[in-house]
Amino acid sequence: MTGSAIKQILKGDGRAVASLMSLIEDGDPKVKAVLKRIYPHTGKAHVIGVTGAAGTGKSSLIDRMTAEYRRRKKTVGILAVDPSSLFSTGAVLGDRVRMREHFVDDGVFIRSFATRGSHGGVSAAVREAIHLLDAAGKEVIFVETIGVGQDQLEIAALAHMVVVVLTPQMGDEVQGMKAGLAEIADILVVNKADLAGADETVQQLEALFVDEDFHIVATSAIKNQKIDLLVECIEQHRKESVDNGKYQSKRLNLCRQELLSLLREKVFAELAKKIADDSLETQVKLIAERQIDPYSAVDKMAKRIGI
Ligand SMILES: Nc1nc2c(ncn2[C@@H]2O[C@H](COP(=O)(O)OP(=O)(O)OP(=O)(O)O)[C@@H](O)[C@H]2O)c(=O)[nH]1
Ligand SMILES: [Mg+2]
Repeated sequence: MTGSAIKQILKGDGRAVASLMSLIEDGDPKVKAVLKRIYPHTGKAHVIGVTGAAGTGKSSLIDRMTAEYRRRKKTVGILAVDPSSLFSTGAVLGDRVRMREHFVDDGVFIRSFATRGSHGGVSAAVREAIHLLDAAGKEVIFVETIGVGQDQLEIAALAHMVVVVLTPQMGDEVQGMKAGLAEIADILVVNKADLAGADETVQQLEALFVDEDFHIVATSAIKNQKIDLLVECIEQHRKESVDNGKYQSKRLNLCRQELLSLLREKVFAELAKKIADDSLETQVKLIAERQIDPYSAVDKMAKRIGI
């Protein structure tokens, strides 16, 4: 990537951003050299994870919140991370259709992010994409992920804050989600509040989290109701966490997680170079035949390469 392409990225040029985004999706080894050059221009964006079960209205909410942030003169980046991209090439076409009006707005960059990840996996690729949007001057970055159990935890390691989207239809299910929600959510949204049962769901959540300082907001993306309140909650949460120091420790934590993950990737790549494929396969066979256990095999291999 040329110096002028990098300048274009830093100016927020949509085409330059899109072409680096494609390289990131492909796990192209050229990406790191570009990231090194744009990294000094990052660190300004507010990264908001939006997660929840399939079909809860995450994309619709992001669409509405984007409109609200644009009214507030903020630029917005949107990454819809498609976990099914691990198994297929399908981009989330529906998201593109729903968010159509933002496609013609220079202040918004939208991408259905379909990646198998670089060596560091999907999280590493999403981090790279976030840095790119940040360097391109996007002030608010939404990262949409479909939360399924453990996957939800990953978003907390990528975003400054996490909005979890629930619906009134989930009813008693929320009870069983208590521990998971408490761990990752900063704001709970009961979307589809135009449907029956929203008030009950909010009350249920308030009772469940009586000891937590969650913001709980009931919205209707489809009717565009309480979206301004949700954005206000996000901004308030951000302000509070800046004031009480949590924002700074979160920032440190995100940098720590990224550094450790890159280090792991690097060390593993070095190890893989030193451990010949055939010796790996020999150990695999021995383990399968129960001639050695995997723990001793690792000790033996590590010793052979001097660690
Ligand atoms: N009644 C009602 N329907 C909604 C609301 N928000 C979204 N929907 C509908 O719910 C369906 C799913 O909306 P999406 O925004 O695609 O939900 P999502 O969570 O992004 O879905 P996935 O990305 O597939 O997990 C669509 O048919 C929306 O029209 C709402 O506030 N009320
Ligand atoms: Mg979606």
